[in-house]
Amino acid sequence: MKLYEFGPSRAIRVRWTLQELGVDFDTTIVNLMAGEHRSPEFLKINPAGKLPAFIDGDLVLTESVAIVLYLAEKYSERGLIPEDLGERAEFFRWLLFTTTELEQPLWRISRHMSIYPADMRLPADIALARGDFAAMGRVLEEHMSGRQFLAGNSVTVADFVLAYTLDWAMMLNLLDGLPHLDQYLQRMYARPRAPPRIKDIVAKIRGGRDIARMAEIP
Ligand SMILES: N[C@@H](CCC(=O)N[C@@H](CS)C(=O)NCC(=O)O)C(=O)O
Repeated sequence: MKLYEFGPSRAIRVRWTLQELGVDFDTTIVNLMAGEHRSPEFLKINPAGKLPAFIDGDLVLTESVAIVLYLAEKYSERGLIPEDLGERAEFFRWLLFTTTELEQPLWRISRHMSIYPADMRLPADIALARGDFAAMGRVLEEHMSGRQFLAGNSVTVADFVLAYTLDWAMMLNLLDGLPHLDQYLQRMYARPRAPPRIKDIVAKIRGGRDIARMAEIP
């Protein structure tokens, strides 16, 4: 298996899953800052020009959530996806809540803060997206009250997706006043096989360290 990744990207969701499973995998760094995701070679792997990408034998897969679901199914005996139909429904519910209601506002904020060319950025959308995240963050805060995990009573790949997404939110100071989410985030990243925090990866990149080594952490 091979993971195409870079620093603090959504590839962390896949790395987290692979590390928790304890399976061997190779890694290829695609340097987003150097535009390597738009190279003809990488576009053959992911025509969307985005990370992560993942290869397992003949299977070439993109979309971080599709990849972690594939891994959860491949190693179903590890229990990272619920077996029971009702529990599975809850699992999908909160997984989709994470990627639609939480991730999308974060993506809008990041794009308008730094990813779009300066003359295309809309500060007004940053304010709207912050409001959208805050409203949905309160819904999740209520859901997580008294819970250890996003769905069911044991860790699933939905937790790896959510914890990374909340770490992203923390980078944007969006977890203030959401203590259950903050505690959950700390708990998840305290797991022995958790990946590094986004802030630590970014600090190393900004510190001018060899970016190709990012994937070797921890
Ligand atoms: N829905 C996709 C989003 C992938 C995505 O946007 N990845 C970012 C890095 S986190 C990327 O590669 N951006 C490069 C670009 O959009 O040009 C997923 O979850 O895999």
